[in-house]
Amino acid sequence: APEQQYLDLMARVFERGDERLDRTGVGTRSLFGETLRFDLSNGQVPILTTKKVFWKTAVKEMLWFLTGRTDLRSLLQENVRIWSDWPLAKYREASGEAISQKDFEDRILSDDDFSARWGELGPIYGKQWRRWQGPDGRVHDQIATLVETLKTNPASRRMLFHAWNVAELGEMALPPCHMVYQFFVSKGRLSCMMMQRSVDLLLGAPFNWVGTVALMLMLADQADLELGDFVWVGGDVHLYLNHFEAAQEQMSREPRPMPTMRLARKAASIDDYRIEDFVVDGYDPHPAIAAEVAV
Ligand code: UFP
Repeated sequence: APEQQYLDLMARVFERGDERLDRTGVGTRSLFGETLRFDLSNGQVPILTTKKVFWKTAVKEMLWFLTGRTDLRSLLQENVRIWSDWPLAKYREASGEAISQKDFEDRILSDDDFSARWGELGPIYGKQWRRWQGPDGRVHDQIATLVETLKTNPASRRMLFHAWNVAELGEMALPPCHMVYQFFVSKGRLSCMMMQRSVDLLLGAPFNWVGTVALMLMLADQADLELGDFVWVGGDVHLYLNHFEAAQEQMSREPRPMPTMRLARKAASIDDYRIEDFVVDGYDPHPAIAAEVAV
């Protein structure tokens, strides 16, 4: 089963990973430079079955990146709470207030001034993908360029977009993790290689894969292509020390057939997809596994 690659990688990190203190203070075991390959040509996609993955949340996050927005409010309006931790930590530190995540999010949603002051995540993915600003002031839409090249020159070796804008890293809530996506077209099939510099293997990777697959579906739809391979390259691939129990539980489970994901309709442009367009069939996962995100 394709999912076995993930469980094997988890076991390798657990058994052979270098144990170190990381930025968050939690500590990890880490391996470097791991590659997985998923063949999507039969419609099956890497939405893990050994735990329930909230795939709609991951697709909504990808759709939010594509809008170019970088404010927490527009994501909370879609009921996605995965980016709240970082601005919340910043607010708590600056104000000394022991505000709950729920109260913080409610304030971001209802209070314009508060949202403007504390809900801006900085020039993260959406900004760099859609509005990378050059030194001459010109704005570059990397996604539009990619779609155009996929349609007109699919043999190009320059079909990629990048989020690691060195000059703006300091203003980002979190420097990009899934930082570069490169594409390849062969025999009418679209393949994607995604390079993730830093990988929370329990919570991050399974989520990031769903987003990438959703993106591949949209791009393939726009360029009239079928899906090929999803190649994933992880830089620092780690298990947080407080995730070991959850990882053990997951590794003890038997993978089931992966589900399929498809689009219900063809959209007019890459900016025209909505969460309702994504259809997942045959998803019968083991129960969810709760774990803390390291901030
Ligand atoms: N992380 C992911 N995927 C993401 C994301 C974050 O795995 O999409 F935004 C994890 C990786 C790492 C932490 O554990 O978040 C980022 O910390 P750092 O910037 O120190 O690598």
